[in-house]
Amino acid sequence: MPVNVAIVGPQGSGKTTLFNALTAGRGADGVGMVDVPDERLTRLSAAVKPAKTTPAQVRVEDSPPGSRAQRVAFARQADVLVKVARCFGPDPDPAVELEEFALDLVLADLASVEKRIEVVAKEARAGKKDAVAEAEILTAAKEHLDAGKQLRTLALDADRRQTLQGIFPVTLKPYVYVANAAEELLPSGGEPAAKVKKLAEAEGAPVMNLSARLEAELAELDPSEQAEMRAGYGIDESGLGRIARAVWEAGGLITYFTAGEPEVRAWPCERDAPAPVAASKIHTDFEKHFIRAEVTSVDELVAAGSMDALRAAGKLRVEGREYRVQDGDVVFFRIGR
Ligand SMILES: Nc1nc2c(ncn2[C@@H]2O[C@H](COP(=O)(O)OP(=O)(O)O)[C@@H](O)[C@H]2O)c(=O)[nH]1
Ligand SMILES: [Mg+2]
Repeated sequence: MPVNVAIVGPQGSGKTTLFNALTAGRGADGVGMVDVPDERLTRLSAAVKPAKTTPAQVRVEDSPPGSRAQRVAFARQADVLVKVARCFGPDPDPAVELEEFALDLVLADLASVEKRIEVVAKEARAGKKDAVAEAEILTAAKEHLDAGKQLRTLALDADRRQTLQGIFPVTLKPYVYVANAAEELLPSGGEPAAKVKKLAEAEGAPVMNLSARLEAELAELDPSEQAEMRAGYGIDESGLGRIARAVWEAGGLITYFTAGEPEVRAWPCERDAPAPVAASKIHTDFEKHFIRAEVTSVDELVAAGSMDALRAAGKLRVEGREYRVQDGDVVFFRIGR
């Protein structure tokens, strides 16, 4: 399953330009599938020489123009939001624009919470189990939203968070900030980008500076020309690579790999997923029929050349159902039937 990323933010901040940069102009109707660059996959592929190499993918979607309700509905369906702020052009005021945008999301969640409070109050009167506990969580959420604050900044344990997920809150969604900076201010992005950084740090969200317009131009060049031009701007990695890493971090994702002769592949997976859940990314049946995981690292596999060579040398770690698959693990799942 690809990771769903929605590009959101104020009007005119460069969302469509960034969408075109990330999809290298190949998106259609505001949707594009993008391969996530990963040097570990490149090294694995060079060592194993598989018939096919498959990177992790993100499905990127550009914010459609429309009403506030439409913009919020659009943000709601994503796994991770990329919030773009205008740090170029006349009088950029990105922090204010971002706060206004966040307030739209807060108001949408407030409406959902209020609706749910009414339903739960009726359920409580009818004596429904858990209704009182839910009402209490909703009331805390309402107070927080009433103060103009996003639900992400409300302290919630896992159970309470799960309860709140029932209203599909958009302000509980992970996000990253992109300070869309003027080319001439790269790589720092100058004063406007500093304001975005301050906001991001206060909220504990990842943030990066780039120029969407420059990235869109770069996406049309071949890799060596890209690298040369990037270096001229003091940028060492593509905007796509940086955004993907930030999305993984914000979304609590890791990447594990499978490496056989038919295919070497990168798999996105939630952090701390038990091995059978990680296996279910490959095939849903794998969760039920999981027997064990045989695990190594990218470096060990690159040195040995194949999973079989490591297995023959007794160098594959054998892990059970309780094992939490780690970022960078190379895994072979033993599956029963
Ligand atoms: N100078 C500069 N202009 C940009 C950049 N990104 C977008 N723009 C311009 O800003 C305007 C709005 O961009 P657009 O992507 O349509 O914004 P959207 O409304 O957020 O989708 C367009 O005229 C773009 O060419 C950038 O990185 N630098
Ligand atoms: Mg647009």
